[in-house]
Amino acid sequence: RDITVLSGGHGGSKFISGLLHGISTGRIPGIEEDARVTVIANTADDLWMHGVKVCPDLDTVMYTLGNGFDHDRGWGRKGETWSIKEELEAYDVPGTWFGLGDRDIATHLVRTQMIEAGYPLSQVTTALSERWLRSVWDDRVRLLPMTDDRVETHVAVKDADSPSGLSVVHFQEYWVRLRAGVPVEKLIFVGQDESRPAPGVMDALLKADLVIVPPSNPVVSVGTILGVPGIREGIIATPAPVVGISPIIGGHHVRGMAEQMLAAIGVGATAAEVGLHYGTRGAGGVLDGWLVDAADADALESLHASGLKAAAVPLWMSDDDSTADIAAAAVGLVAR
Ligand code: GDP
Ligand code: FO1
Ligand code: CA
Repeated sequence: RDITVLSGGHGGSKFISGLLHGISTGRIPGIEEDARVTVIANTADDLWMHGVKVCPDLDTVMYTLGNGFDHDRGWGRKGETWSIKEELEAYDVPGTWFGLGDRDIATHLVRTQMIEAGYPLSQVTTALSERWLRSVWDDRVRLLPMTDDRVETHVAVKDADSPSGLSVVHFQEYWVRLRAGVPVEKLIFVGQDESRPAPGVMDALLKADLVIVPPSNPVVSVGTILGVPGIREGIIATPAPVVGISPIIGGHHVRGMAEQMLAAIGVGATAAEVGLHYGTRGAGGVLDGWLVDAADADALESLHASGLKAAAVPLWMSDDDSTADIAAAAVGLVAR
């Protein structure tokens, strides 16, 4: 049994953590305890900062599954210290709005050295995963970037001081420096059209027994993965069932910025509209099944009418047990 998951950062990795917990404790009917999980992670949040390459979603998955994630902060390493950040602030250099912790920076230094030595991001990720994933999960989980190419989400925001009335900032600048507090005019996925799926990605889709779209951001996490030419086609073509879980509960995201991102592409922030936006396989979409929260049971009618298998169960990922139950419901929805 091979399961492939398309993941962003926090929502995706919480789901994968619960999925692995459910698999290894035998609580997911139909999935053997030795099932293997391949994670295809979003890299469009990535940025170069202070001369190092930072990959927030890859690192969030690695740290979460490797027990090194700071769950209270919601990003970065637990037990973090901030000496380097303080020193950078003392130099008054640009970019200190983005917090790089001392422990986290070691990851970026290793990654940057390898990239500058010519290794593609996928091989760098495998090397970093030795420490975080292999030590804990052996070969039961594998982490792949969606692409080895540089793809970056940029955000056009209103700016009265600019002649065009707009300015374009990196996604991290929108989210961290501007606190997602300015209206989004347009999202731009720089480099996406020229990007190719990283080695292993197409095989992971086409040879999977099950593909899962976890409750990650539909626009700037899953949307950017699907936008790498070939990946959407691979999901449409795979013989495996494809099931998704809604990140929207009761008309709101649980955390993050999905509401703003959905508004920017003209999709309503409801479980039904996000499911219909992903669409039904066979009708140009990517899903066979879509799981919504119990509070969104009124969405089932329109989802079923579109040809999706759909069910409503509690979707709060409060711990690994409750998340394993969500994974079991998702698997059950498309079991055949
Ligand atoms: P990011 O890259 O860190 O933003 O993480 P992802 O893209 O993987 O996931 C972000 C999404 O996770 C947000 O849209 C949240 O609404 C969703 N999310 C977070 N916690 C939960 C939860 O407990 N249940 C559900 N259904 N969605 C969640
Ligand atoms: N989020 C913040 O709100 N402030 C930060 O300073 C910050 C730094 C940071 C550094 C490394 C990293 O892996 C993630 C970091 N994040 C920070 C989280 C990140 O901005 C976003 O939550 C994700 O890119 C959205 O997935
Ligand atoms: Ca992300």
